[in-house]
Amino acid sequence: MTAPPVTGGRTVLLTGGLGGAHLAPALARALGPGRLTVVVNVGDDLDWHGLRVCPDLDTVLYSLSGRLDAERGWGVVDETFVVRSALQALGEPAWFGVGDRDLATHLVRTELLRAGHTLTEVVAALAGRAWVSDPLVVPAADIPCPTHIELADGRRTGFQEWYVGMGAAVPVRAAEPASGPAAGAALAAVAAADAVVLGPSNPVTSIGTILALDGMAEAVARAGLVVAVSPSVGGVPPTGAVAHHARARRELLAASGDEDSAAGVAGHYARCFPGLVDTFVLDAADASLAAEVAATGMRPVLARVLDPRGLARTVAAACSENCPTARPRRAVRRRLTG
Ligand code: FO1
Repeated sequence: MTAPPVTGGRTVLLTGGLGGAHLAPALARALGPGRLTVVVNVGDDLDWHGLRVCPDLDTVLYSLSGRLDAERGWGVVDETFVVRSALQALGEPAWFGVGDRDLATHLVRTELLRAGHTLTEVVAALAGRAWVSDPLVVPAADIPCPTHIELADGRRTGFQEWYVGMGAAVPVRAAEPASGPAAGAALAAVAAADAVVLGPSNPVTSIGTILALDGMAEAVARAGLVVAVSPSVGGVPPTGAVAHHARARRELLAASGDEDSAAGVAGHYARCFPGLVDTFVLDAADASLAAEVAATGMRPVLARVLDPRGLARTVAAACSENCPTARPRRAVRRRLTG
């Protein structure tokens, strides 16, 4: 049975692909109709054979429309790869595996972009065609803002070349999020939000890239409450797509001098965005790290992070319960807002 809505306010979820696929559908249900806007990272986007591919946006939309290949963590369920094989037969590199059904999304998106529509409009159209009307899904930026990766040996490469092409297994010196204007709809949603959630996504190349966009960190700092969710869960070693994400997160956090743990992620946010996060949700298996999280100035809240519905209920409750106590923290955030 669906739980009753627990907040009367509006919430914005900032997210990457897998973290958004995990939390967005359940959080939309937990908050109730019309309460959630999902702002999705575009730093992972790439041009592939002339087509615009937006992995995180597609992963979130496929998840919300029940089409995500959950085991793989990206692309469409029951996918085929005939075009990839044909490209390989023509001597084209096949490191980036676009499936045949997924290809249709990239064809339509690219056609609409070339016709002059913004990415925000294109995402709205794709969501509409997939019957996703709630939550609202918007890209963090309308113009391409690709993240670059500086490898430990000094070479510079695109995010997907490192993440997929090198399996996120090559050491990194730094991630370089692109600067650029945040999309108007994304900024407007954050400005109207009572609470902003930093989802269980990569803190560097998903959340960090969104907050690096012009005006975004300042807009988030003005929200009544900011809740961050740890993507890092101790105990059981991850497998499959989650293990690939965890490898990338470990490498990118290490490049910023932080460890891949709930306390490491809290410390990363505290150092990169001082005073921004009020409440930090971490897995119950990491309860022993709660004191370290509290030492950063954030209020630790325990949840079952790997269970989408349980996590969503905890996040929804955290978004509604202590807005008044969070408001004095706006003084702290003046460091960010100027
Ligand atoms: N991830 C992979 O590990 N291998 C792939 O070949 C791959 C192809 C791909 C195509 C379309 C798409 O939307 C996503 C795709 N992903 C692939 C996932 C993507 O690289 C990552 O999940 C994110 O960018 C990291 O959040």
